[in-house]
Amino acid sequence: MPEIFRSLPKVPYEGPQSKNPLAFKYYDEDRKILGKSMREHLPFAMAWWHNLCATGTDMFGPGTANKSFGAPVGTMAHAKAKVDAGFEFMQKLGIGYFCFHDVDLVPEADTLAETNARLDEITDYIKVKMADTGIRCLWGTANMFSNPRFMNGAGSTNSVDVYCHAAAQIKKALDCTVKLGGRGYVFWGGREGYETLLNTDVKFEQENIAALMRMAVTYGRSIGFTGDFFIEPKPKEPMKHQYDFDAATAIGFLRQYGLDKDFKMNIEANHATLAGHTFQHDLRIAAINGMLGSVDANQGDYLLGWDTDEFPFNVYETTFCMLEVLKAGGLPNGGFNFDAKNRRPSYTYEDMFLAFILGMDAFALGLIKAAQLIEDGRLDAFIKERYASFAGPLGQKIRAGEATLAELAALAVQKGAPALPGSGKQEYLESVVNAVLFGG
Ligand code: XUL
Ligand code: CO
Repeated sequence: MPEIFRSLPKVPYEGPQSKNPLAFKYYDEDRKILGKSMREHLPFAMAWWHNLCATGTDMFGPGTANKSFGAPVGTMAHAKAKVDAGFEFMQKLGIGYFCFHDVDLVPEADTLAETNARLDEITDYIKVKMADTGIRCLWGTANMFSNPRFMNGAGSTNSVDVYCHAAAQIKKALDCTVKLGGRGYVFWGGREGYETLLNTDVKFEQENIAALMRMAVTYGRSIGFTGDFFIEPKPKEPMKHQYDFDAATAIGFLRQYGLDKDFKMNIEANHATLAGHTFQHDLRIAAINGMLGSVDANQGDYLLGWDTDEFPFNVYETTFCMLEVLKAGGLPNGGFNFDAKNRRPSYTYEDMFLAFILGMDAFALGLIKAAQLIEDGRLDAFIKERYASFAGPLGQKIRAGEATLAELAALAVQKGAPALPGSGKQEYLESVVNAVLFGG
């Protein structure tokens, strides 16, 4: 098979002093951090759609990148060329996993039967590559948002026939995920939401989404899927309002419909910031609810109100992300999927490599710095001290749920006005973070 990225090498680790653009400066896969290798801490994944399919098309113009990989686009030959390109790319970057939508793998045919036959053919081809390289599938999903039939949603659609079609797509995407040994299955509710409440029965739609997810769980478990189902929250875009607005909303939904045992969150940085949160906020909310499943690793632009899917660059954000992940004990069935795309003017094969080097190094640096923050201990010590007043008998009684309102009211009268709580010392804590990030 001809090499596709012919002029591009296997990317080595050369260390922070290196000026070689095609080398890692921080991602040293065998380096041990807190007892585990960077490779184990950071199961990186390539998103099939951005890396192998997207050409940089935007609302104002066509793509700039050529992703034909030497085959006519829209054919099965092209689908196979993408597999060849993808596996060569992942091997050269040392990426252990990939994520896919059904329609990223093959061109959609006129009938489900034909599309499914194409999926069977391509997954056979992928399986051979997986066996040859040791590269694995992180998660699969069904694209239930691009085809015009999903204009009103998939689980939330008003059309029972579209709903039925969505079920068929999920079934096949689950079959493919299980066939490829995927550790997760994602629901990103791209069109599960509304444009106006004037035409929408929210309760009806949410019940239908939950029913579709329940059917997916039942079917998945019946074919031996032991991984996690993930909801990937996003507040808007393409819809004005999306039901899986943020982690807290999605967790509430899962609990309401009894789906919380099978589902976790796939938190995407740019989705969290679109919801008006920090990336760290949504990771924390997922983690404290035992639902931190996986991460879509990217970043947004704080000046723009949409999903720019940039490669991670902001080391504060990767550090805070890794702090949450380390404290949660890792991502058992998850990983760090670069749901990120090159900027439109970065259209060369080399740019694809440089983007992943940036993202992998930004997360490696985040991991190193998060571990240093934990080892430094000042942040944890401050938080512990901040709540120290609850360590006494009164605090413990309250924490144990044994205090009554009347009792506390009587005590408050007896104690008189409380002193001001201790200083939050945000500026001090921020200086600790900077000292750990940039200190000599
Ligand atoms: C869209 C998005 C999706 C999901 C998978 O914003 O993030 O690519 O990750 O459907
Ligand atoms: Co995503």
